[in-house]
Amino acid sequence: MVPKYRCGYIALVGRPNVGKSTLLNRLLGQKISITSKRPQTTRHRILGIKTGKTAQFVYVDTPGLHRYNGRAMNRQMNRAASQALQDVDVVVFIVEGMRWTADDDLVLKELERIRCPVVLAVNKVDLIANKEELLPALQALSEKRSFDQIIPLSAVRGDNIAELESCVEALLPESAPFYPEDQVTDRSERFLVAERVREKLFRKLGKELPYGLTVEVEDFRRDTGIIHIHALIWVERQSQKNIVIGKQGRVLKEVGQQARLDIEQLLDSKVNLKLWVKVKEGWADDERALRSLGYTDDY
Ligand SMILES: Nc1nc2c(ncn2[C@@H]2O[C@H](COP(=O)(O)OP(=O)(O)O)[C@@H](O)[C@H]2O)c(=O)[nH]1
Ligand SMILES: [Mg+2]
Repeated sequence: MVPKYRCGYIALVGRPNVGKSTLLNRLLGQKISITSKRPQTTRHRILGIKTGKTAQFVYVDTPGLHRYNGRAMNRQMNRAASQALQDVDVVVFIVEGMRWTADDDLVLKELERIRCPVVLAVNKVDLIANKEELLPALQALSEKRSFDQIIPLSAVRGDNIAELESCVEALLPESAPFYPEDQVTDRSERFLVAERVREKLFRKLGKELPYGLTVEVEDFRRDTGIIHIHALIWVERQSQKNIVIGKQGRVLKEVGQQARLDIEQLLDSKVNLKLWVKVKEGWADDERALRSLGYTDDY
């Protein structure tokens, strides 16, 4: 008998920085979500779609659930993460092999309300030097709640990714695909471009990174053989603008070069990228400004 086609939504949830976006990109075999060492790199819910011969996987990458400091953007990010848990067919709960924190407990608590299967993905096992430590760690994790399966893996190295995928596939409902087979995300090219610029800033600025920094693509124009892109980098204060620009414009120049190369790969075209830094005070505290910059519950 020919197996029926399967399709469904799979939420990738976990505290900030456990490797959700890295895992998404690994599962898709291409980069959709941006990643960095900084917690809270992912601010929006984003779909990554993988279509195979026997199943279509619609992964939902989410901002990490975390105890927040009362600012509107954090509240919005937690809301996006919680909402992503509604109406999915499978949840992949991602943790780090050897590190359990209070934010992991927060996610665990959030999962109490979930009725669908939950798979525990134990990421970053490449960091465990002594492999004998893994087994007791998995044992301890298995006592946190009942999981449909526990899979140790490494999103960075690609270890055990196929096992995770086939485990998820078996848990998906039988259904025709929801999306056309060539569609890889629900997000626009403009959004993906803005994210690439933000990723380079997050990676370059490290601890100096302004909390409220965001990127908006103002102009996106295809010409023969080249795409012209103007992007605005929003910060909250003049002092932050100076950090983003750097001495003699060095930071902005480097970020612009790295982002351009990355965007050229994304769009498979030559790109002319222009970046501007602008100050808009207090936007990360302001629900209305958040909406105008695309931080909405739905889109
Ligand atoms: N060593 C190691 N690092 C990883 C692994 N997966 C992710 N990371 C790193 O963890 C950091 C956070 O990853 P990211 O995907 O942005 O985490 P997210 O906040 O959960 O989406 C990045 O620096 C990744 O390179 C892994 O399997 N092994
Ligand atoms: Mg992320």
